[in-house]
Amino acid sequence: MKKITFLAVMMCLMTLSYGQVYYAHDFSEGQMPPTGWTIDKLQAQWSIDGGNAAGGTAPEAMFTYIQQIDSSRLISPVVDLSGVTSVTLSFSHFYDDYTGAGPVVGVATRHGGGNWTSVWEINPNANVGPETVILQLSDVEYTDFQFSFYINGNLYNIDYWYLDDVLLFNPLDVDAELKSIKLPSYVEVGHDAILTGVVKNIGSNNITSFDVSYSVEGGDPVVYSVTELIWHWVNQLILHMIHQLVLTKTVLSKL
Ligand SMILES: [Ca+2]
Ligand SMILES: [Ca+2]
Repeated sequence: MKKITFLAVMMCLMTLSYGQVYYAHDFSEGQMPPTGWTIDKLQAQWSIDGGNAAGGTAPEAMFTYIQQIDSSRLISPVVDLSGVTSVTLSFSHFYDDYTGAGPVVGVATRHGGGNWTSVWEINPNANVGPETVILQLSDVEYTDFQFSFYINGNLYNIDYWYLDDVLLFNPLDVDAELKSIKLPSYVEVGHDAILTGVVKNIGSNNITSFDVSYSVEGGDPVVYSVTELIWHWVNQLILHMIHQLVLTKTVLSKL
């Protein structure tokens, strides 16, 4: 049985950027608080979790319950947003409920080390997420902007609060990102290869169609078109591209 090994598949979308990124953190450095971050109260309840409950890629940040009524805040580094009139803050989270209503969890912003202003808050009585929260923020044009994740209330009513993939940025209107691509290690001669790609809409507009261009073994580019979509912001699409193998001397020489 002859098999062909794919040595390389190149695949690209038209654009691959996140627009203007002002701050990004995915907790991959495995440190709590992360470099440049601080914790206000109950520092011991914050840790790095080796899982991906928030829906990102392990590791992630985790707040653990404690039997007291109190509050705590995980505070971002100072970010210079001078000249920036509005910004998008997105993050992934999972609220693992225990019982009752609350404690509340939320996001707040401030500048100059002043008072916090809440920009998002929930008071659950059941699990929430994992989900990505996207906040459009104005009144951010400061050299010393900060945001924080806070929890407040009966901290025995929650099990854990997980956070990941914190991104402060301004998206392009139309933008998409290639998250991953998988390809079979071996394909039998005479069979088609199925390439699997995951793409994510990271622009602020819905996408209704797009082309993916890829090449196998440095061969001619193949265009895979997706149409009649309603593809929303931050949603991911899984593509299954059936690639018809053209057996050339170049490919066969790699058997
Ligand atoms: Ca992570
Ligand atoms: Ca629970």
